[in-house]
Amino acid sequence: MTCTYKHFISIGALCIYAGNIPLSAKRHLTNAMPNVIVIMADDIGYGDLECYGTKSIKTPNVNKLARNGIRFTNAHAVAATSTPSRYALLTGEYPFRKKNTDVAAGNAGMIIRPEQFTAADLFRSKGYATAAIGKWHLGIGDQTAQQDWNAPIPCSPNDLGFDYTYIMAATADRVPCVFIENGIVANYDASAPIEVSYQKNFPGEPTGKNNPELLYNLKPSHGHDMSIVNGISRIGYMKGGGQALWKDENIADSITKHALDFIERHQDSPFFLYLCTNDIHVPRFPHKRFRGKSKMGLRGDAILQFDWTVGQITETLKKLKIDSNTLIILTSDNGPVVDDGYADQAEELLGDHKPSGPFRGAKYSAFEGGTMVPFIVSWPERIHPGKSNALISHIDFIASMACMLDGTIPQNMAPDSYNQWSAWYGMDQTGRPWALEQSANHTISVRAKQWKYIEPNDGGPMITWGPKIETGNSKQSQLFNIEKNKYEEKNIAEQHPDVVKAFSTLIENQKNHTGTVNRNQIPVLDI
Ligand code: NG6
Ligand code: CA
Repeated sequence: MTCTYKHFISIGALCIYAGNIPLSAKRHLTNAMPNVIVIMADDIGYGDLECYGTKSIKTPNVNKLARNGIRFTNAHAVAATSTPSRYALLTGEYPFRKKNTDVAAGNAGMIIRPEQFTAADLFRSKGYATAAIGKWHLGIGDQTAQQDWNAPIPCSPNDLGFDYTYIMAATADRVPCVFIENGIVANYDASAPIEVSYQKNFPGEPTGKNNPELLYNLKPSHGHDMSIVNGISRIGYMKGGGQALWKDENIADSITKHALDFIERHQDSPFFLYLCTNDIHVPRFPHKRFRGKSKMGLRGDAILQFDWTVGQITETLKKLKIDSNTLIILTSDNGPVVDDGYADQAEELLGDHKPSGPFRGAKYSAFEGGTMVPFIVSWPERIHPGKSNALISHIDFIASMACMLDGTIPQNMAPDSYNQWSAWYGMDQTGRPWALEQSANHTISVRAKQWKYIEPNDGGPMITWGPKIETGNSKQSQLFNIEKNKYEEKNIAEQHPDVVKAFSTLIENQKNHTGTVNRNQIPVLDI
């Protein structure tokens, strides 16, 4: 796709529907080369940040970013868990059409394949330096369970358009508990060769299940009872690692330091940094300087640590005098969860804090709490600060960036990504006509205008493995008027059969859709 000025006229036509945009403003939208930083939080809910209304925690650095940018109030991750959500953002393809995009094990093979076009490829094609730092969770290595962790790993995010990578293969609660830098275990310790299995333990190695006395840092509340690293038991088995093993209390420092180093190295030319924090995923084990600083225990302290990371990034940009020409997008991969498997007192100390804000459900859920996420876009040089209720989806990242950069997405790549740059930029207050959301059991929902629709499915009403979360599942079609009541309570599907039909047809069409879209024309719904 080329988003030339001519194309922009056609976007303008769409925007006229939402309100006229002055020609001069349209010109500003495209042909720009700001530095771009995506700050992807993990499991931070719509209600977890001060600027989204909570009084339970102070997040001054995120507040400042929101004050200087646009705070979106109707922005959606594509999925209610990490792997499919991140897959969608980086590739512009819905995960429900791609195999193996559910929550990945630490030894999953790389899910995005090198021949796929990613957001990093796009930036690189425009001469940007590119980096992925922090939580990855999209697999690494050519094939699942075949990795040799003691040698350079063929097939890493460095094959997906990222020049520099410093990543956790999956999550902090999954082995291997090491950072991987450019496809090689960082701080590799030859005296402690690494072995990983998600099938069986290695002879003689302790586990959380058999050796709870070794869990000196955190104990599981459900699951997470396999290999022990740093006094915390995890999902999966590993052996070795030695000096390379991370200490959970240093993960945020380590991710932040590598991000700051990358920014400093590339301060003189455009860069794209995909910065994924480990906060506030479990095990929540922030550095001691954040301990006890919130009133909500480790979960709250991890939010403070996240806010600190944001402050480190923004202060460094300022110090280097590149803050005004840096576009920052701060968001989260999915909705929040309170107890996600460790006895960290998150439930006991929650008080009246509402991690999902006014929405029903949470991480994993088909209700809005599953995918409604904080979303802040800041670019001091170009974007006027404000608030937007435009309907936004992560799926449009790649096409919207292509518009901004005047870049090209090859045919048949990023098939579900539309150019929504005018909405992300704050010019268009409407955004998409509809957005799709995928829950943990692959139920697809639609948000459009005042509506929220959840397709009928066979899943049970509550998550079964531990977290106390309503799934939003029902054997009946569910339709809510979310403008009237953000909390999805009153199913009015029977009163609106035409709307239900339009949404179920849309979902069917999108499940079967192939081929390249016209980036500037999202199919309109007759509702
Ligand atoms: C679940 C884990 C949970 C978390 C989640 C993925 C158990 C009992 N629960 O299976 O702790 O890791 O997967 O979270 O194992 S995500 O944010 O990376 O999608
Ligand atoms: Ca997550």
